[in-house]
Amino acid sequence: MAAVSESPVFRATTTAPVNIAVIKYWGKRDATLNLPTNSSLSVTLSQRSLRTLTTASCSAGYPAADELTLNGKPQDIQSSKRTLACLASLRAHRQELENANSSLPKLSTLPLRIVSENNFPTAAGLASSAAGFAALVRAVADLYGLPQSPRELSRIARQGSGSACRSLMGGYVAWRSGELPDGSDSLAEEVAPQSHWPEMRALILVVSAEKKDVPSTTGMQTTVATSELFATRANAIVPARMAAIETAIQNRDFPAFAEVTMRDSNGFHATCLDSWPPIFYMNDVSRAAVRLVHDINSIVGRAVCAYTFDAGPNAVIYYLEKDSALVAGTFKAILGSSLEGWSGPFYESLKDVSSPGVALDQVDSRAVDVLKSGLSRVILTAVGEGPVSVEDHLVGEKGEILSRQ
Ligand code: 2P0
Repeated sequence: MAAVSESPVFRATTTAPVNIAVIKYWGKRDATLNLPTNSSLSVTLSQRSLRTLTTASCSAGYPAADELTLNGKPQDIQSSKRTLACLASLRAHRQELENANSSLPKLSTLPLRIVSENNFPTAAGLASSAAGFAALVRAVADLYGLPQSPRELSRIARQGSGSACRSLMGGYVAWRSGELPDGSDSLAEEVAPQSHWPEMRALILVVSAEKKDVPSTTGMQTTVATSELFATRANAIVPARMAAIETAIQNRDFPAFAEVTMRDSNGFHATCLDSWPPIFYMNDVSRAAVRLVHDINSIVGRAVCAYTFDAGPNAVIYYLEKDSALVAGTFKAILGSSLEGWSGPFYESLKDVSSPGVALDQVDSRAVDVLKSGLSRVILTAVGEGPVSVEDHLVGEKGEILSRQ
């Protein structure tokens, strides 16, 4: 039980979103600074479905060592170089403020107590490090009253987890790889806000958990060291795709967005297969989802949906709200409404859909069987906003740890 404090407790609380890349980050040019070999681009997902809630607090009454509690479990901060790097950068920025203005309380000298909770189960198989580090950096920056913009803070979050730098903003977010050896130009920036193209939807097909995948940090280092395809991807293919997807987003051109997204997912997984020894993240259930997306697009006669896969078997399927019946309606008819996850904030446009958007006898029946037997749940979500400052503190006025779960 954490000690309750008599000294003043300073607090700030934020939520932060998950993001799913459409141009994948895979490969580091500097593992210590966490600098990528190529730029990447993601869609920030709505916090109405998935979010991390984090309170950062500090007090002279806390024990001397900084503390971090994730989903109710105390973490060993000292063994996490990435967390230490983020906290050291944030403290240094606070110290600059205190040096410039002696009337400010010396928060940089006080021990931190940070408490964080995800609103989605770890069992959902979604990587939580992006939302987690984005929330940690945003909450401590708010606690310290830092003037730095989300773009500048992304440099700090990147050191926690590469993909975390993209969760500091909403909408459509690019992480520019940068060129400088110190990483000062390796930053995330908003390509377009959520309001530019708010109709984007995402259906996440959560594949029943099997054995643990190769962790992405290890996997990407194996790929950089051993894949002969990798250099072409990083140097030639991704720069062209970044330009193409940014144009597609600016023009709200879903067919172009869809093709680049699917090709980049396939290209990233091809470099995994080309690694030595090979790395497999997609499985038979993932490949069934790929087949069905191509079948739906071909039956409809235009690209209405696009799949993408990260370092695991789950499929994320992007589509536009107007095509909900065609895309989500077809998957719902295939999977059955008893599968968990259909209800929720983005269910409205599907509520009245009673028949599949495309005739099920026209899609691959084996893929249907494999998908039906291989999923544990779905998550229906959409493009969303960046971190939001809230008052649902996870640390009480006296420093006690609270829970919202
Ligand atoms: C991405 N992934 O762009 C890619 C696509 C997985 C596949 O970012 O080592 O957890 O912490 O920088 O950010 C997963 O890698 O890796 C990832 P680290 P991270 O979203």
